[in-house]
Amino acid sequence: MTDAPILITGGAGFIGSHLADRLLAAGCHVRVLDNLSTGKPDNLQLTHPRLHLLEGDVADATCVRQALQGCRAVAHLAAVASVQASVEAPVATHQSNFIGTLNVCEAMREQGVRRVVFASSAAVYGQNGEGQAIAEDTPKAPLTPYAVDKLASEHYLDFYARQHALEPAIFRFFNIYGPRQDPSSPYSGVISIFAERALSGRPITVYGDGEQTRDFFYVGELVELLVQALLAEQVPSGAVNVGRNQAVSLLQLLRAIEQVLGRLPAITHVAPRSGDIRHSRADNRRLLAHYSVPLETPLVDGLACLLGR
Ligand code: NAD
Ligand code: UD2
Repeated sequence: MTDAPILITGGAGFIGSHLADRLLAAGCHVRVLDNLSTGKPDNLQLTHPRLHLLEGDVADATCVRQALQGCRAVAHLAAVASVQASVEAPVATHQSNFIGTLNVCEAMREQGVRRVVFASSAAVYGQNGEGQAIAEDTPKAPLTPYAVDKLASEHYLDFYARQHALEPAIFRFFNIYGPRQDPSSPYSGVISIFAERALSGRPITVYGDGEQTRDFFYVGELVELLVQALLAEQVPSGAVNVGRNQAVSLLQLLRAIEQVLGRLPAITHVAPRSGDIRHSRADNRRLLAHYSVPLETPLVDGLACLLGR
């Protein structure tokens, strides 16, 4: 049974490909289902004998059923991760971000696979966390189709847990960063954009005064957590925030990049983005209570890995 693969949906993407590397290093067999919409085969160790990439869509139930054959657990990470894309094309992104989750649940029920790790988002809280650390029981205020689909997916996973004995480990990621995060869109993660600009010397745009804060979490530590949740005997019910409970302003982020690289390009401040959240910070007590998370990568160390220093 230990040779049974772990399925990673969205495994060719930023987070999924790091998880694939980590599981391969642990001796696991890994199957990736990805439609390569934002993911890249080059992110994966394609010649590794224990890795198998299937190109396909989680919105296609047959495809998900086939991908799950013989697997022991699933990390369901496939989604259109751009909030802006969900605002512009809610019907299309709903196929990936919600129907995809239902297809995974149904295929698991049919095949008796129980453990699923799900990538939810701090987006489910909307503006509700202003100022203080956001705990999991904070009232939800999903403001975009992306956030609605993540929250609905969480509720369906909970239903399948109660009705069909699925064992979901639901994580609400705050701002994840690290190598392979795609900086190409203006809505890409701010660290991926700033790092790329800092390396190429192109000017950096800060929306607003730069005093807005985020809780940045390094991808290398995230995948340690995801592996624990995939392999643990038991996982807690209910969602778990993934953040450091540390507020870092964009101005502090820029200083940290300068500290690592020894330089910064020109910085321009423009008007804040409409609907931008001012402060976002995770109450991570549930995370620390249920998982052993080292939290050993302070921002400057994560940035050093990202910036190749
Ligand atoms: P990513 O875009 O790099 O990865 C998503 C992967 O899913 C890509 O490889 C893409 O090709 C694939 N995909 C998209 N739609 C698909 C479909 N219909 N069928 C099959 N594959 C599909 O983004 P990421 O940052 O690695 O995000 C991974 C997960 O984590 C997503 O569910 C995202 O919503 C969630 N998340 C990420 C963050 C973050 O800070 N990066 C924060 C909160 C939640
Ligand atoms: C993150 C997630 C989003 C959703 C949301 C929930 C990413 C990429 N986005 O949005 O999916 O889960 O959290 O709360 O992970 N900024 C600049 N200059 C730039 C780019 C960004 O100033 O070139 C600012 C931006 O206006 C914001 C901050 O940086 O104030 C962080 O932006 P982001 O897009 O990385 O992440 P966020 O928290 O808005």
